[in-house]
Amino acid sequence: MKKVWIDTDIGTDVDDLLALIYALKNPELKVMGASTVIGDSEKRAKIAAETANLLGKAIEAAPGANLPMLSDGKNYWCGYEGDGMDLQKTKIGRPATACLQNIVTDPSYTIACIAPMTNIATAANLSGSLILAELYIMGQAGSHNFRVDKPASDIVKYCSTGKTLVTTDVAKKVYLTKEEMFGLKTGNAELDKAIYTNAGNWLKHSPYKDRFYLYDPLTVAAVARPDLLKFENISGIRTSVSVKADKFKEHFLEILTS
Ligand SMILES: [Ca+2]
Repeated sequence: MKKVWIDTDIGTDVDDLLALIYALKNPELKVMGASTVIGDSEKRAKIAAETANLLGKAIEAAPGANLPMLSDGKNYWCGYEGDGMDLQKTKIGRPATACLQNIVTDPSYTIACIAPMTNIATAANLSGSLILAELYIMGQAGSHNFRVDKPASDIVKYCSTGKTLVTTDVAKKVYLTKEEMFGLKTGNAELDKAIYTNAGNWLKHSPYKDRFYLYDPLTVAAVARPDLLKFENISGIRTSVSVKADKFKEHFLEILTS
């Protein structure tokens, strides 16, 4: 089992929630915790913790940076995050910096970074070390996670030793239709409600009205099932170039509904 830490902006785009559920349910992954970033990171941490609670698991949900290192003045908090979940009694963990300082320098960890890289870059700076954990990063130069915090993505680019990019271009090959999303059954009615509420809210914000791209689930799946993607070394970085879209979707739905 791979020891995985997830760095996420869960709550806005529904794909982070699906990625966390996928990770928690995947028998090949041991989710050690999740750190949250951008916007109300404490609320995001509560969403992550409650997701694990609903699956009968406990993870350290660590709130991280609320703002990028260099703010572009835009607001990446929609306000609906956490709707459809009861978070009143949900407990969260230590601050992300306290957890990640050790994790980024631990080569036994794999970090799936499915959000702007502020937390990872901050932890790398505080640790005074190179990032020795294996990194799986959602996105590519110019995509959301890189654009929102460019200084952080530069730090991660130059300070990390082993990293894999799951590019937005490749992730755009995998999506759920509206019918598939609102027909998902995880085996837990409370979790299903959280998914449908998050998906419904995201649909109002997303430019795509007929589908939900699975950017973040594909990134986490790349950790457990790298055979579902093809990678090439591009400018020294292991980079996704294609995905077996049908096989991935079958695998993803099998885990999610297991
Ligand atoms: Ca995300």
